[in-house]
Amino acid sequence: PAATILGYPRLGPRRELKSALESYWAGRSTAADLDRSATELRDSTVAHITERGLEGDSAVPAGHALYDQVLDTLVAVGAVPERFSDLRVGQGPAAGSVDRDGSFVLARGDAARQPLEMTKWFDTNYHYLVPEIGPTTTFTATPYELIDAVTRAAADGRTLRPSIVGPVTFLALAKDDGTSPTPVRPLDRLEDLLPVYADILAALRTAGAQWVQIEEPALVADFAHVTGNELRDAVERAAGYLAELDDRPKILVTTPYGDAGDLLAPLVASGVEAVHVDLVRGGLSAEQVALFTGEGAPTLVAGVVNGRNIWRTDLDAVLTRLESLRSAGATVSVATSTSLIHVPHTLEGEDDLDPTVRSWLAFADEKITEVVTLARGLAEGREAIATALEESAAALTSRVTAPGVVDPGVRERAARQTPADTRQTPAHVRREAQSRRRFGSAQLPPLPTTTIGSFPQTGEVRKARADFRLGRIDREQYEQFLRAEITRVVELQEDLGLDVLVHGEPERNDMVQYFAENFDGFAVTSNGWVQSYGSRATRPSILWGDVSRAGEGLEGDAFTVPWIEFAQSLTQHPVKGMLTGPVTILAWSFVREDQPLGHTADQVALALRDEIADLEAAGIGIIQVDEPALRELLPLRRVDRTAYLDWAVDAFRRATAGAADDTQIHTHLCYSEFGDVIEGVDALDADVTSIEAARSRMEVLADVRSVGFSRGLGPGVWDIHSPRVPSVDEIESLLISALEYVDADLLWANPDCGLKTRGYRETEESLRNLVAATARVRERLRGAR
Ligand code: THG
Ligand code: ZN
Repeated sequence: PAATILGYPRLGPRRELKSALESYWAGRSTAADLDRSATELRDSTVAHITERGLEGDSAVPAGHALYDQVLDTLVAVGAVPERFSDLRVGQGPAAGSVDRDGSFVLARGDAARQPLEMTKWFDTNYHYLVPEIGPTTTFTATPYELIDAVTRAAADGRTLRPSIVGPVTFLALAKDDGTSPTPVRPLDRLEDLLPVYADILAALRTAGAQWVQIEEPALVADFAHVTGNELRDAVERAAGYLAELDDRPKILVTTPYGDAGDLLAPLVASGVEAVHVDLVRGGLSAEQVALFTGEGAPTLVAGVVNGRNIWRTDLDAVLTRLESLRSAGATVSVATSTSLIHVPHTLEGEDDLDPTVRSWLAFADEKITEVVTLARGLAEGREAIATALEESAAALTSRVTAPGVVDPGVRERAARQTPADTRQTPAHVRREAQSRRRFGSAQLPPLPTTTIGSFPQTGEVRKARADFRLGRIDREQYEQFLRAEITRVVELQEDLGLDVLVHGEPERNDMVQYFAENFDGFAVTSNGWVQSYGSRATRPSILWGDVSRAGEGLEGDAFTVPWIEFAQSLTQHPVKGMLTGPVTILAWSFVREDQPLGHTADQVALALRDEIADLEAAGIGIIQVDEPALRELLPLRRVDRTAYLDWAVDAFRRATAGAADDTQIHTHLCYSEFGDVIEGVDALDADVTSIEAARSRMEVLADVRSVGFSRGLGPGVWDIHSPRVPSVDEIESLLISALEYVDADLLWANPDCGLKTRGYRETEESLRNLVAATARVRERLRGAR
């Protein structure tokens, strides 16, 4: 087709799939109900995309995962992990693999088993389920969901393009299943997997598919366990094998999320009919364009409309690019750079957005229109799309000149920054100053106990927030509710005997959106949901202008201070100030692209620096600046990583380096794979860092020790991802393990992460055990001295 998209948001315009899944999982609806809702949503999605103008045959992709596209691929190739093999079905379309209920057990676990691990999909905020492959994992073709989609569409006279994760990417993203004493690399199983793809392609052709989409984003990334050469061999082998099959639909291989570099050539030469290139993140050299010309060359599916961000496309510039690719001799079709699952459904109904900002944006539906328009312009000439070109140009002009995009005060302040503004007094000097300070009414004990920040977000908290938003209660009533909630949480922590308290964050809907709402330069959406994993989604904020705190003057008004100050007024114990760091605010928002990310990060950092100064002025001595997303933005290519860590670390330090020596800066990072960023974490130069560690039973501390980390460290001793309450013995033994890696005078005792998603019952019990275990370890340390 002349125009296409790689994928479309799956939860539904009103998150219909979320409701359908969650009520099924909760036992409130039947399998037939779920099936009906899912089918309805998939059908209406296809119809909707077609109505937006993507009407050519095979222009609409099929592969509408109910939970995750990697899980669906796992099911389609029958790669059921060993530890779930009892779920394999014996007969019917799923024979040899799992059925829908089985796939939900893989995704969510059951009483006896942890689910598949979940991890980030390339450098997006989407999380996929990690396949577990070992030497004995069997593969069998069971693409029943895709066949069903293709068949049903055929009944409506439509030809869909089924989409599946490719064999190289599937294996490159998988992990060893641990069943063999010697480690196994999943990619070594490629030869066994390819015949199964052959069977799947044959089955799809029989079902009526003209084209199939094979997604190979692994080609744009560097992996720790696979070399570039190995990846190259795998691509050559896999694409060549699939291209040579007789019984198959035409093949489109996609390479979203970056630049396939020198892996593009073997792919283009393989004999597949079309190759997609991400022209937003990646490029094409003249030599690479030449690969797409001449007899038998594949169609160049040009990914020119950004699937990762929400700004309108510069149609003129992109059309010029498309025309030049065509003039060079390539057969060009127009596409998105990635699937559109990373952007919200539609701007329709976003009536609270500032109309000027809104005019700069394109969500999934508007991006389909852009793709269709560009294809028309390419086929019929510029005159055919003159109005669209004008509107796109007008939006661009408006973005350059609109008030707030450039705030001279913010720019001047950034220009005045010097290297000293990111430098703190040496850590050991600060530690000395902090050890003399009384936090609250006393000095901190050894192994101080604390929590990460949020307390359970109960139904009442969510209801109060909704009531306030809908005008059912006024601001005074809402704030009164929040003060009562904070009072309760502070009293609970005093009763539990925690040393460093938090206010619990009842006023925050989300740790990024709350900041976006209190900063100038940001917009928020009413319904701009983007899937994060399974049925879960976030509403990323939109960072469109220069950033500073909202309110009078350049520095604006403090907004976290009143709540922290109130909490501190209730207790003799220190209360931690809680902020979200600059990198995380960027990572979980849609960010302007008209200036380097590092500049934007610095603006956010300075706004946070102002908040930290105000917290200090209010007497707050411990301030936590969370950077859970520090690892998320890490570039896919190794060569790009140093430059990223430079600006990311710089922004954090710019936010925090204004603090006094005896103000204790904490940070929190919530993932356990530290290897790649541990030096960056060290460079943040925070006084205390809390990390996720309970699930790995402190194994991550080996990485931490390897860089000679000599700051305060709080490895989580309670895995808050599950409702299980850890016993005193278990926490004690985790703390004792931690002491093998961390000096006793640097160790903190805390959970893995915030408690927002937990209930109060397990929170109270677990924290009580945490305090008791810490007391035992302190006793032991006193004995040892
Ligand atoms: N905030 C923001 N972005 C994030 C996270 C966050 N991105 C990465 C990571 N955390 C993603 N993890 C989650 C975890 C839970 C949920 C979403 C993403 C979640 N969402 C609710 C849902 O879908 O039901 C919606 C919550 C709401 O109503 O606001 O549970 O923490 N910005
Ligand atoms: Zn966390």
